[in-house]
Amino acid sequence: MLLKRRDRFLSAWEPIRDELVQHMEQQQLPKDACNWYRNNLDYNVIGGKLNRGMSVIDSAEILLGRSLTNAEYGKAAVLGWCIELFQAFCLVSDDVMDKCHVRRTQPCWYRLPHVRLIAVNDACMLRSAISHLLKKHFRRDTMLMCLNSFTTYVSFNTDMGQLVDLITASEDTINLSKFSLERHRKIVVYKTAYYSFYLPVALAMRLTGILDSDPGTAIRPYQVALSILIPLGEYFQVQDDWLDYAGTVEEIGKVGTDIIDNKCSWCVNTALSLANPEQRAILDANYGGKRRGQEWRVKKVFEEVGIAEEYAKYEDNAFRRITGLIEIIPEVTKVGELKREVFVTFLQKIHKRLM
Ligand code: GPP
Ligand code: MG
Ligand code: MG
Ligand code: MG
Repeated sequence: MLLKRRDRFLSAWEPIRDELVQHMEQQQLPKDACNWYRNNLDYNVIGGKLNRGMSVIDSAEILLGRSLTNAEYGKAAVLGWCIELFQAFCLVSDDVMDKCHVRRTQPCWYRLPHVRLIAVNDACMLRSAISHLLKKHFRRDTMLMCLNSFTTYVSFNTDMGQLVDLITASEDTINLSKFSLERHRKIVVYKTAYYSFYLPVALAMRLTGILDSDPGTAIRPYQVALSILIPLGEYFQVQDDWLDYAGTVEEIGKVGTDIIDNKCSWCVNTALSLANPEQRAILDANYGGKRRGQEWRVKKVFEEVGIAEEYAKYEDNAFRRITGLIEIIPEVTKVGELKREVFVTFLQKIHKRLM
């Protein structure tokens, strides 16, 4: 029987995980350290939606216009799991920085009493696994340099976005006039859109042989992909900000901390643009506050300014705007060229998501 999409992708994980642990074992590193790494991988890489990783496979199949052969699937799955490793690195370290408690409905890794700040090194080991896997699985491929340069470019952008996110959410001086939707846009594009949206598609494009500098084509495919996927990623992170405020732990697998963490999120920026002077004063006095009742007072202002209606409008506009961007790509294209369907599929996966 044909394995379902997700099951097939999941079945590619175990050999990859074992190969990473074996890399440690081959160097005769202590058994407890090898077991620690295995637990780190099991706890932090599995348990999410796997959308980013599976998008490499979906995009590659759409671009080729057929199913992947077993050999092609193996390579696409390694790339997909590299993105999931990057996501795991992001989440383990982001939870330390954001002081979260719950992730994917289980305690955050650094909250486990035997882990604590070892999580910082564990996050590094999730990220280091990526270049190791690329070197091992693509060493005979001319595309290795290109895959490495995509991941380096995207990781640096993610780090820069996270920096802007963190320094905008200062804990000592709460000053909402530092926030703006313009600053918010920079944060979300850099910390989320490049790695979650551009990276899977760019890797699939390279895997299926799309090159950037084909003199025969009028459009530069990677530029076109970026011009659609960055707004798509921005939309996705606005949803994440919204769900941090409106989602339940059952829905999103985590407990929102943006208000108490003084985050420059879409919700607070939108509320600031709609608040009257009294509501603004309540936000100034309570946003980022850790005392009892402060988060509740902020949420009440969000409700009063009609943030739910504003969010519904945002979602509709984003959908229309991104659909318009996708139409830059010709409706009919040849094999080996960019296809609308890659982006339509991605947009449909996230539009109006509740988790
Ligand atoms: C999402 O931010 C962005 C990331 C998880 C990227 C972190 C980047 C690093 C370089 C560590 P978020 O804090 O809103 O995510 P969540 O709501 O899932 O905690
Ligand atoms: Mg964060
Ligand atoms: Mg966070
Ligand atoms: Mg969030």
